[in-house]
Amino acid sequence: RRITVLSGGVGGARFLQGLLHGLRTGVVPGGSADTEVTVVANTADDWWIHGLKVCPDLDTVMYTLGEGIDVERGWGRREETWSAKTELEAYGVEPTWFGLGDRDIATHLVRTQMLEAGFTLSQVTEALCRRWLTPAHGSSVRLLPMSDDRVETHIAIADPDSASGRSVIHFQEYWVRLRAAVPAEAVLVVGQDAATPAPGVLAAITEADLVVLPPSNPVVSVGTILGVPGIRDALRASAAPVVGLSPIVGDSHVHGMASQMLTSIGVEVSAGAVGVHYGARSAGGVIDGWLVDSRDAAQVPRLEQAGLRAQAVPLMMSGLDATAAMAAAAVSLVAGPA
Ligand code: GDP
Ligand code: FO1
Ligand code: CA
Repeated sequence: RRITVLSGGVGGARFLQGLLHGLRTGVVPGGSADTEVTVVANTADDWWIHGLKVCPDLDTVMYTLGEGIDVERGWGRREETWSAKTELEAYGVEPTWFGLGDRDIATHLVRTQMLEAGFTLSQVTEALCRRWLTPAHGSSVRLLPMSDDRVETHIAIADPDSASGRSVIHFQEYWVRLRAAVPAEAVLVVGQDAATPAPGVLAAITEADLVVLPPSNPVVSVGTILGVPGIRDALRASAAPVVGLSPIVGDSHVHGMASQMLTSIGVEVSAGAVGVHYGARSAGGVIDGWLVDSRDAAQVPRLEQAGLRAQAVPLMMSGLDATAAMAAAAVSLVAGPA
């Protein structure tokens, strides 16, 4: 069996940990330790900083599944040190609000050098994963960037000092420096329309037995993947059922800035609204089934009216078993005959 997951960073990575656990322990119906899992990760968070190419979502998935992640932060390396960051601050080099750990810098140096030598982001990712995603780490996972082309999420915010009344900043500045504390007037995904899916991405979607939209940010993680020309069509044409899990629980995100992002694109911040936003494949959308948390059971009727199979189950990724149960529920929701 082949399962393809379209993932952002922290939320997607945590879901993947539970999915792999569920496959290994037999909790996921029809799955086993031999099930091939392909992750298509968002690259629109990527950022050139201090001359290095930083790929937050690729690295969070890679470090998490390779057990190198700092679990409490959800990004960067565990047992990290910050000497280089401190030295940069001593030089007064901006931005000081974005921290690159010493161990993490090694990843960015390898990636930057390989990119400058002419390798693609896919080739870089494959090289880095030879260290992090070996079977020794118990995961038969392939990690693909959504595209090898440069795609970057920028956010327009109100700026009374500027002539237009707005200024556009990189998503990292909106999230890390501003903590999404001001409204996002627009989400601008630079390079989105000119991007092409990375090698293997379309095949991973059309040849899968199941495609999963994990509880990732629907706008700046999954949305930016769906926005790569060709990916939405591949999802709609795939013989595989497509199932999603809501990242919105009880009318808010569990952490991060999905509420602000959804509001920015005019989508109500509710588990049902996100499912309807993705849309039933039978109605021109990209999913067949949508899981909401137990406390959002009232959203199920509107989802069914939108042509979706829907179910309310516990959706808090409080541990491997809880997340494995979510993955099992997602498979069961769409695996059976229509
Ligand atoms: P990011 O790229 O690091 O922001 O990570 P993702 O986009 O993959 O996931 C972020 C989303 O995960 C946020 O919108 C959260 O609401 C969601 N999330 C985090 N923890 C949980 C959880 O336990 N359950 C659910 N349903 N969603 C979660
Ligand atoms: N998030 C922060 O809140 N503060 C940071 O200083 C920071 C640095 C950083 C460095 C490398 C990296 O891969 C991720 C980093 N992040 C940091 C997290 C990053 O902003 C988020 O993981 C995603 O971009 C949001 O999905
Ligand atoms: Ca992200």
